[in-house]
Amino acid sequence: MDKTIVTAAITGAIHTPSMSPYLPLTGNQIIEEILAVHEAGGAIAHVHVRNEESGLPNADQDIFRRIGEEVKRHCDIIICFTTGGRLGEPVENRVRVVSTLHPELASLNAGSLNFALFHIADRVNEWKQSWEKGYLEATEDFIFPNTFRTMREFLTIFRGNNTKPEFEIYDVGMVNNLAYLIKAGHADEPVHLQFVMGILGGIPATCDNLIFLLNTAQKALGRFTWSVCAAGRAQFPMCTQALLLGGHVRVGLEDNLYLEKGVMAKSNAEQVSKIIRIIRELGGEPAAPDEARAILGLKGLDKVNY
Ligand code: KMH
Ligand code: ZN
Repeated sequence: MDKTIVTAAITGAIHTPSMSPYLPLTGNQIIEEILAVHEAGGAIAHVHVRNEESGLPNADQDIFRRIGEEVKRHCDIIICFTTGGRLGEPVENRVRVVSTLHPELASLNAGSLNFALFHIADRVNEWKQSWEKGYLEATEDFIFPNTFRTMREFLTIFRGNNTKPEFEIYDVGMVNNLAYLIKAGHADEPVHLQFVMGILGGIPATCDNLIFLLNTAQKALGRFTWSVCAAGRAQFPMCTQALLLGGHVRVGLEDNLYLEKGVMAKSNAEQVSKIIRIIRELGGEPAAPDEARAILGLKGLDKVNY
């Protein structure tokens, strides 16, 4: 049995500063969180960046680079940079991190969806920043654009930089999109999938649905590796089901701000430690970064441009 790759999605572009005092916002906070995740046994950090004053998610190339360089100076964790970025970021800005930093791994969203966050705005009583409410509410009418053209163009850039895509699959039709991209010669096998469950606009986070996604992928794709993440309180139950089915897992404050019911996670590392306890209870072992590189077939940290 392969070891389990634990990813931590450090800050994302879903949660806003008013939702948790523990959400990392600045480059330095993100770096500290990544180093603590590595210390706790995580193999991959999935990284978004934000405006350092306001916490608004953005695609600031200088912060991406600073994070890459500083983390690399201290440890060998794999960084999976986002090309999803902030809701509403132009697609050409989203992919720039791949052309400039040539990372080992980066996210590639496998289809378009009405990525809805407006319903979580109701839970906030007091807003810290002026952009937050409007950012969330606008998603009632927002399609996160990942057309076939965008995916093909992103894949050309990924291939040119030897960056492995982590395909974000929000619903079952996106497995079909990916099957097309492989057949058309745009995506290289084996592919790596991240099933992202429980986003409003995407597939609900249920046990049946994970089996459905997996069965569909097994029928439609060739060789692949896969991981699961889920929004909110579904995070640990769905990750545990992924472990039972032989998959890899992603935790982190991008997806869930809690450690357990009513208890906020004070860091990404706390969630990493919890999922590693579950992995070990089930007889598994977390993969070290180099073991994760071997499982995913990554080019290596010596070949990135940061
Ligand atoms: N920011 C969301 C719209 C990714 O990192 O590629 C999507 C997202 C996926 O977070
Ligand atoms: Zn992300």
